[in-house]
Amino acid sequence: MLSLYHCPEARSMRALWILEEMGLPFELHELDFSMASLRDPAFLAVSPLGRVPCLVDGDTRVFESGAIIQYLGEHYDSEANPCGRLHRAPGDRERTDWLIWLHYAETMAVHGASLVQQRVFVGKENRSPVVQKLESKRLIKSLEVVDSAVAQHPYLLPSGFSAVDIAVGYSVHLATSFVDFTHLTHVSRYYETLRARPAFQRSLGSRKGQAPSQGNRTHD
Ligand SMILES: N[C@@H](CCC(=O)N[C@@H](CS)C(=O)NCC(=O)O)C(=O)O
Repeated sequence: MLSLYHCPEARSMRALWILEEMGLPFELHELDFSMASLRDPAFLAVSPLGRVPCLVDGDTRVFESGAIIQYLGEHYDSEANPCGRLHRAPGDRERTDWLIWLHYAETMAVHGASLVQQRVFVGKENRSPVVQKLESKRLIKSLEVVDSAVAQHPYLLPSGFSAVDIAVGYSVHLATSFVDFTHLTHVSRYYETLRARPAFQRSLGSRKGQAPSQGNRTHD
């Protein structure tokens, strides 16, 4: 049984979203986004830096959301996925672009994460308008690159929806909290298309207090 350690709306949303797209059974450990919870020795034994996501598959532990996406693709991807094939293996003509977008997702997310720190965690008196302005500009620039990519086809890869739309799609979702990019019409349309996916909707927000669905998910 796969187990996912997750905090709502954090990078772990990527892992939750791909599990939902693949229709795999998994156990969900939802943690509070607090130092008490993320630095608890029991969690540090699973995720050494105390970060989410972390996926456990039997004796295998995988941290880093990009690695989790690649791991699930390499071990569990199938033509029979409810959403079609998500992975692009070595030798696939889209492999290089798939890898680029998988890692580009984090280039985007670091700007979002910096803005989370500035606007949420850093006390008002210590916030830096310069850092916020710079990070917002760099986030918009990174969205412009996605905008150009999705101008020609609905998803990042010409062949259609794949795991990199989950990786980058989360970063676009994060960006919506901090910058207005409605002038980037292609990426705005792309985000609306991703948002409409039932698996995206199921990966939003908290599941605490909800009954496990399909009999295959549990909550801490
Ligand atoms: N590059 C890592 C980043 C993981 C990460 O920093 N996750 C954040 C949530 S978005 C976290 O757990 N933060 C807790 C902390 O900084 O202590 C990934 O993609 O998994």
